[in-house]
Amino acid sequence: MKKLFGSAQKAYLLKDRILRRYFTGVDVAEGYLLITKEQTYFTDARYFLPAKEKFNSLGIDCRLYLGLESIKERLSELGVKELKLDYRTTTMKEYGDYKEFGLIISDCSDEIEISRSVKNQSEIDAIKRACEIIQRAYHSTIKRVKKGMTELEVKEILESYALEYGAEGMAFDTIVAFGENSAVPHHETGKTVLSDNQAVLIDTGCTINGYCSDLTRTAFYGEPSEKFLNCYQAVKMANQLALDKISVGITCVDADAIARNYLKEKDLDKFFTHSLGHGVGLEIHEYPTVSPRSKAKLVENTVFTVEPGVYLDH
Ligand SMILES: [Mn+2]
Repeated sequence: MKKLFGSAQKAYLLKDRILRRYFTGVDVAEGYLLITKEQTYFTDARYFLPAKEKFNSLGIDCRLYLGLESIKERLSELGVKELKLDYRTTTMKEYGDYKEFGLIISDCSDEIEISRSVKNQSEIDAIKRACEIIQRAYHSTIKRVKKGMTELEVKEILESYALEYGAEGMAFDTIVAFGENSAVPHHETGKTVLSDNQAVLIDTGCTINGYCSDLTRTAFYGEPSEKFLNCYQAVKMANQLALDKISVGITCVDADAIARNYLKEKDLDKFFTHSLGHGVGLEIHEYPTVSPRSKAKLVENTVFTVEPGVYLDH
């Protein structure tokens, strides 16, 4: 469980499911988490009884939600003057409603994103497990890929292996792309049929305790051309160089440049059309983005992906 500290006067009010889960360790479909010096959880009658039991055992006060009035009353009971909201996940409608409380309102989304990027041991263990499972599922799947299969069939095989090997669910909709479809980084998996001498791109991930893994692999069915092999080797080398050279304290722009500069030497950088990677945790895309535009530093225990790619449509 992660901690966020408010004060007598300053409260955090979180509605987003992932944030509520992150700060309490308990996943409830709907509710509000109010953090002052202590935590108060609000949820409605649909979830209240089991939620109350869990929260009470964690020392969190759990109250029945009967509309925003319930929160407003608690805020005045506590004497809160300032309310911090996660603007990243707060709608304009909600913002308008909270404004009616008559308190000072400010944004805490950067503070939360940055603190979430640094993982503790149990988060790291969950992500590692999710990585192991998805790698195993990938290897089992790729052995079964055959001419005549559709992208959707390969996706189904992969996802059922992931579940069989212990994944709780998929981290995102698995992408399977054959042939020229693999030139689209986020191709929509469909009914394209695999034929001889085609690339097979798989981008997938699964979850353990809500934590995601993210794996992209390119294989080739048949005899790859020299051009394909050159690109494949270059991407693999760019990936390895980045893994070897990235160390604690490096900025995202410098991390990204390790792979990008190598691909530039091979005249392939213009086909590397996305960032090197991104943070990963309860969400598949988290802070920081490991891109040429981010000066954020990669500090100890930040979990992020390293996934250079070269996308050629011919
Ligand atoms: Mn990714």
